[in-house]
Amino acid sequence: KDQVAVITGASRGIGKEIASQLAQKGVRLALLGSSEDIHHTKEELEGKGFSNILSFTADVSNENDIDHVIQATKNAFGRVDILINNAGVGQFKPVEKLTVEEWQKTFEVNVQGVFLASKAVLPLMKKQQFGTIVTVASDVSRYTIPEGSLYTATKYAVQGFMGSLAQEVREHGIRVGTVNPGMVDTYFANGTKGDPEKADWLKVQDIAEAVVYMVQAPKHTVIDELHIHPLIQQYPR
Ligand code: NJP
Repeated sequence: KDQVAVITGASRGIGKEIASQLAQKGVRLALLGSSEDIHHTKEELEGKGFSNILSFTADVSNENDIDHVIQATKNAFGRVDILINNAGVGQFKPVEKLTVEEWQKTFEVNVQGVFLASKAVLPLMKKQQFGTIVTVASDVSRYTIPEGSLYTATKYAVQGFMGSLAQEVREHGIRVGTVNPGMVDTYFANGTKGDPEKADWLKVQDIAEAVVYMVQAPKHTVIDELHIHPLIQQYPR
């Protein structure tokens, strides 16, 4: 309660549901997304009676944007206890069809975005000697799928980044972890939400509940990784 969370990619999908569930726990929110839709998330939550919500149109891969968001959040709320690195994009194509532009853009959002937002909150969290950083990575960070080379590469990269970060900051009371979903019914990768064929997929609530569990874990504990997938998507490992 009274904690402050920054959530990237809260315009829709998993990030929006994380915002809703953290608001219900009394957490003050700074929400960011690259489109104007982010302000609708804030308005929707305010319409449900929640307050202490900031919204920013900001690109996670842009250092100036991120620094502005964190500075403005600090000015408004005085602290940042939780960072949820959720913003992400997906491109699924055979290797030969991928362009360098798609490669760079996906790495910029999925990897550089996680780096920049994490870097920006660290001075605050270190000063507080407390903080939790959770990144929504992917269950594809422990196996590979055809036509997923680019997306999978970004999520493997994120796992490596988060692992090193965890070791660097733990002495400052900062815990770091990833939640790794299988297929979730969202608009991800230009998909449509609520399709009949997605009936058995994970729901955004499933992932948001896992994130809330991770950020609410007792201060002396850290949950490194949670992997959650639909029962119909059970890969050998
Ligand atoms: O996707 P979607 P999800 N800067 O498309 C925002 C991972 N995941 O909720 O920019 C800032 O509905 C965008 O907002 P806007 C996935 O890799 C998913 O499923 O305003 N924000 C929107 O709010 C990702 O990391 C599945 O359009 C940016 C949000 O990101 C996370 O889950 C499976 C941005 C994307 O919402 C959330 O994805 C899996 C930028 N540059 C992992 N670019 C799955 N759905 O099946 C985008 O393993 N956003």
